[in-house]
Amino acid sequence: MRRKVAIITGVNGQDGSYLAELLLEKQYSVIGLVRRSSVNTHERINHVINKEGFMLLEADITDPSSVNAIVNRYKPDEIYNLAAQSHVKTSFDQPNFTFNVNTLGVLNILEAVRHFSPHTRFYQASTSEMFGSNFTKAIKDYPCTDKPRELLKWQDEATAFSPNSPYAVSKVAAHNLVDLYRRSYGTHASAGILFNHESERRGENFVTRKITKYVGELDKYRKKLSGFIGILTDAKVPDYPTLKLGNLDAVRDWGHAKDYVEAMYLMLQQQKPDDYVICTGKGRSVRDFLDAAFKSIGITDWSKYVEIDPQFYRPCEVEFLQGKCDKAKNVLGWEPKITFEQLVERMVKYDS
Ligand code: NAP
Ligand code: F7E
Repeated sequence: MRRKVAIITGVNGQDGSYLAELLLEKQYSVIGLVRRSSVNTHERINHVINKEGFMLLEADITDPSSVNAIVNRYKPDEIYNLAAQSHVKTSFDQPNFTFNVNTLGVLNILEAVRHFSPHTRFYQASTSEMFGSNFTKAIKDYPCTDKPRELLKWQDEATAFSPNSPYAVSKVAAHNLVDLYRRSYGTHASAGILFNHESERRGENFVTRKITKYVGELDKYRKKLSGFIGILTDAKVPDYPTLKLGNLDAVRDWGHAKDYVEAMYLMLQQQKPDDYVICTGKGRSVRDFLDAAFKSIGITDWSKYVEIDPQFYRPCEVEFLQGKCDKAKNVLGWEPKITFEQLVERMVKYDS
């Protein structure tokens, strides 16, 4: 039987590495694209590089000639565009670069598909950041609830976008291009509006991994110390450096990346292209994440270890993201499997 061919841009990123594993398991030929770097950036995909069916090519999505040449040559069944400048805070410092990759890069791929491979199905990595400060409120639907107000707010496919960063604006523009190419040229282009998803492979400057790296290191240090001073208590290890963080009150809907790449695959198996929100439905604050991470190494009071540093605040913050993914559940049959508690535990264990 002929293997389906899929191109993954950003294959060496967090999501790209999980998606490559998934598609290889499904017997796809996977062409992973990486941009040129002066150092090796294959850490997350070393285990798939030599697998049968996997090929690594160099291409920068901001360079139309390399994108055109690859799409024209391989005319893939599916393209998953995961490449991005994906850090929200960085997008305030490097807005032009962010737009080049996150918007013009997407346009380059959509144009390549339109001209050289119109049958190709296209996945765009859209994001819950596009909602910004906006949410849908359902007080009317739940008139007699005793639930706290917080639980009655969410974002789904019907919630209007209100982007709060150059990153989010660049992703809204790309999201609109996907819709435009679908309507104008009949491109089979879908966008997954994914809420935050993390993993043991998460970049180290996102808040979850920053916390689990710190907690993991602390755990190792305390274990070493306990050999000398006996049972450890909640008391702070003397002279241990603090963890510097920004806004601890922001709420995010955190899932595991391994679950979320399955949703990407399912979107491209549908007859009709469409947009889908992917999330767990449960918002937690950065404080909640700290609670869970420190608790997993036996520390209940983490206040002595954490320091607020204004450099990690953003010029414009997204305070509350909590999704509702009924459409993905009903149409794709998708549901997250890994819980918040399991996610935190897995990440801390990996970093310990
Ligand atoms: P990530 O770990 O930052 O990976 C992004 C990848 O894009 C990296 O492999 C990076 O390569 C590559 N890249 C950047 N600029 C490029 C360019 N000009 N040409 C080719 N490749 C380029 O991000 P992720 O967490 O896996 O996220 C995957 C996608 O989903 C991104 O588009 C992100 O914006 C979006 N998203 C993520 C989340 C989340 O919570 N993780 C939620 C919603 C949407 P280098 O290694 O060379 O930098
Ligand atoms: O911040 C707060 C920060 O950088 C989460 C990307 O994958 O998800 C991600 O974007 C929250 C924010 O992720 C620190 O202010 C506090 O409120 O981990 P983050 P993000 O900005 O939500 C979306 C869905 C994407 O699409 C993006 O690509 O945590 N926070 N203190 C901090 N954040 C960071 N990074 N570092 C801190 O020290």
